[in-house]
Amino acid sequence: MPTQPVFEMVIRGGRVVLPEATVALDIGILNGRISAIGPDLAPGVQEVSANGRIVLPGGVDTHCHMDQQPWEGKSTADDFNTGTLSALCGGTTTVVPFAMQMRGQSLRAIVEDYHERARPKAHIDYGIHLIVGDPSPQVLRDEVPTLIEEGCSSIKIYLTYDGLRLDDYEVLNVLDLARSQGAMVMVHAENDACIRWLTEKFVASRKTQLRYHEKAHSPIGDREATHRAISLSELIETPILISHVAAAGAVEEIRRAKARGLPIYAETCPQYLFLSAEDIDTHDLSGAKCVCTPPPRDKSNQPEIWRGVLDGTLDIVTSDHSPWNYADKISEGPDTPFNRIPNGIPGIETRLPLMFSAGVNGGRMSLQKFAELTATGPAKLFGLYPQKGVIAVGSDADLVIWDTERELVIQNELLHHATDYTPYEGQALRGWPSVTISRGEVVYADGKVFSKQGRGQFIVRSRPFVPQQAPSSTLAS
Ligand code: DUC
Ligand code: ZN
Repeated sequence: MPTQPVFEMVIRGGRVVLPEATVALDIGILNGRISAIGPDLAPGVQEVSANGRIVLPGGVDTHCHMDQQPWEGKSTADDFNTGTLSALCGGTTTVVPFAMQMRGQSLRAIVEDYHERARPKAHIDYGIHLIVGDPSPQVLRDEVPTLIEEGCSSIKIYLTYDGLRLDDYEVLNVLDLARSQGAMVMVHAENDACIRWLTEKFVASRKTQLRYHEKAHSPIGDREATHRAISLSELIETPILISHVAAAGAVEEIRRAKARGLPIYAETCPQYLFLSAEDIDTHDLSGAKCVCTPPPRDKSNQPEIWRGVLDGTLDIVTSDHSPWNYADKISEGPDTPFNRIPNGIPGIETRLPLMFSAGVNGGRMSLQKFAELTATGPAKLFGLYPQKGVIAVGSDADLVIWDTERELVIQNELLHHATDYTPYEGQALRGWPSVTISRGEVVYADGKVFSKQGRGQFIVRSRPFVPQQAPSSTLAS
C-alpha cells in the first residue's frame, strides 16, 4: 500500500450499500466526490474507520418545509439552520423544501427571497420546489419555465387550502406546462369541498374537539382527489407524484393506475406508518402535536400503507417535516377548535431511524429497498440523481455510517430541530446514524456536530422527464 495519501478521505472497512448488493469495501473521496470504491484502497489524508458498519447513501428528503413564508398566519419553527441541522443529525444530506406562491404573488420574487433565506444558513445541499398557488397565464409563461431552467424542476400544487387551491382547469394548465418542460408535479390530493362542508357541519354543531380533525378530512376525499388527479394526469399525458399518501383507498387508486401503466408516482411519510388517528384523539390537547393533513388514519390503514411501500405502489418515503411549536398549535387555549390548529408535524430527523428500525431491523425490507425509498428514489424522481442518492463513482460523497444496533427511545431533547416537541416521543427504535458525511466532510459524528451554517449548496436539479409537446391522443384531430 503506498504511504502517500491518494484521497482526501477514505471510509475504510464498511459494508457499503450499493444498488445491487451490500459489499465490504472502502470508499475513496476526492474533491467532495466518490472517486473510488474497492477493497484495500490507498490511504486518505483523513481516514474514517467504518469498522464493519453499514454505509448508506445520505438520505434525500424531497418533502420538507422550513422557513416557509407565513401560512395560516404563522411561520415554521425551523429555518434553514435548524431544519438542515436536524436533517443531517438524522442521516439526511439533501433536502428539497418549498418556495410557496399564493394567489396574487410573483413566484419569481418568492423564489429569490427563498434563495436568500437558504444561502447563509443551510448546512447541507438543498433544492427548491415551486409551489404554484396562482397559475396565471403570466406566471406560467414568464416565470415557471425560467425557474425550471434555473434548477427548480418540480412544481407542487394543492387541491385544497385557501390561497393555494387550484381548480381542475388550472391543474390542467399546470400539467400541460410541466409536460412541455419535463418537470415533476407533486399533488396534494384531498377533496376541498368535502373538507369545507364537513368542517362547517362539525363547527356548527360544536363538534370542535381534536377527533373531528380526522373526520373532517375524510379518507373518502383522499380517494376521490387521488382518482381525479390521476385522471387529469392521464388526460393530458403528464406524470405526477401523489404527495403524502395516508389512506388505504388512495393506495388502491394508485395501485390501479400503475397497473394500467400510467406514469403515476407516490410518496408516503412516517406519520402514516407510525401514528394513527388515535394519537390525535386525546383527552387533553396533546393530540394537536399529531395534527397534519392528510391526518394519520385509523390504524387499519397502516398495514395497507406498509404493503404499498413494500410492493412499489408507494415509491418514496419523505418526512413532510412541517414544524410548529406546541404553543402555536394550540394558540386559542384549551378550547382551540380542530380547524384552528396549524397543520404539520416535525419529522426530518426521525424519518430515517424510524424507517430503518421498523423496515430493515424489523425484517420488512432489505438495505437496498431502504436506500431506494429514502435516497435513490427521491433523487431520481426529482432530478438529483446520480449526483445524490447513490453510492457510485462520480456521485457526491454524501454518506452515512449507521450504528444499526443502537437502541434508543425518541425524546425531543435528543433532536436538533427548533420545535419544542416530537410526535414520536417515547417510541423505541433500533438503529441511528453514527457518522454523516456531506460532500466529503464529516458533519456529524457520535452525537457531535461539525458542520457550519452556509456550507450547504443550492443544487441545480435536472428535469426528471424528457420534455414532451402536446398530448397526442387528447388533442389529435
Ligand atoms: N400538510 C401539508 O400538506 N403541508 C404541510 C403540513 C401539512 O400537514
Ligand atoms: Zn408538506
